[in-house]
Amino acid sequence: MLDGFKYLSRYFPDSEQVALVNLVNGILAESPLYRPTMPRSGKPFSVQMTNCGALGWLSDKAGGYRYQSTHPETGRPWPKIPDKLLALWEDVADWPGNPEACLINYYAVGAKLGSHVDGDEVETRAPVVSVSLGDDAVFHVGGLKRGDPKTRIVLKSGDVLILGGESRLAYHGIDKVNEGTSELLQNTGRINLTLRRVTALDKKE
Ligand code: MD3
Ligand code: FE
Repeated sequence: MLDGFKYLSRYFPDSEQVALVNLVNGILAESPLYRPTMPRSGKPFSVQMTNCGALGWLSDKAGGYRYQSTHPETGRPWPKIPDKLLALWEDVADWPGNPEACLINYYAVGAKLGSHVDGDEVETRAPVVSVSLGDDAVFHVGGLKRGDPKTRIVLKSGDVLILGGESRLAYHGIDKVNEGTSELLQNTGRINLTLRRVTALDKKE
């Protein structure tokens, strides 16, 4: 495994997971899930997405992968990142700046995320911090090249991953969600939150 990868199994106890889902539901009411499309081909993702934070990640046929400050369908600014998630970043990120984006991924039955590198952020010295909620998922992380050997981990509700150091630019993805393995969400499926720093940290904030 690459240096800088940390796996905190069940970081959030059940009661905290419920609180996080309530926060996510509040965000979804303001900033609904939408289905991104691939640059050029326009092929829809199986994962649905939205964001909170000053910046949000999105992708569509016309504009490709990017960060912007507004929801692509409502045109409204993204809601703020909840304090509970900022507190998580403070606790685990070990990095001097704040996160600017929180991407919210929703995996309904059958959704997956092919192997990719998160490379649209300028500040790749900052880690990405991920929270899993709901059904278990088979996650893979490899190396800096697509063909490098992969490690697979079953991510469970409440788990936190920290992708810092060398692991920040590793290939990774979600192979499968194991339907009905958690009772946390009202629907089946899985939510993943990823906290990210996007712009360069060049001064004390
Ligand atoms: C390893 N999300 O949003 S989170 C993504 O579960 C993404 O929804 C997956 O990949 C999900 O981009 C995986 C864990 C994760 C996030 C960022 C990483 C793993 C990573 C960056 C580098 C290496
Ligand atoms: Fe990713």
